[in-house]
Amino acid sequence: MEQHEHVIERYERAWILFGLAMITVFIILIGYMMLTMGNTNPVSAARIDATKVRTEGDFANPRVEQVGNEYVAYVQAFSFGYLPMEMKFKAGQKVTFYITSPDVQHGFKVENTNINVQVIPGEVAKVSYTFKKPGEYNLICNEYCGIGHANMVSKIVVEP
Ligand SMILES: [Cu+2]
Repeated sequence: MEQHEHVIERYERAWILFGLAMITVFIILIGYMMLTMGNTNPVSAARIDATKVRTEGDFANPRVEQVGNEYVAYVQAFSFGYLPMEMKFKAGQKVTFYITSPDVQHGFKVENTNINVQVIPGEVAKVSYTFKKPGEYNLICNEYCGIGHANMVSKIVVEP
């Protein structure tokens, strides 16, 4: 038996180096995917007074607007649903969602896409996406928001 010469055992050292190498690979891969696969990281676009969301400004009139070849959607995520009730887009055209909440935090998760936004009262979240496949997409709240949370769902329709 060797004495306690090595603070880090040889095998443990190899394991740590292997782990760090894998993490480096993941970080490079994440960077590559962000640059090439359409970055859908939501960003905080603005601050807003949550008590005035329902009465003032763009979110008091939740809607989908067509701007040239793109869409802009102003969405309220509230307890327990989404406004506008109906969101329709054309496949292949970029959609920019602006989302906020008049009450508590909500999720804005569109199934079969990587749109997955935390909606925080007082903030406007912004995320862009281009739906490629026509069809109906389920929109679900994946942040616990109270007793109606499990029923907080909606649909997005993408036309060909
Ligand atoms: Cu919710």
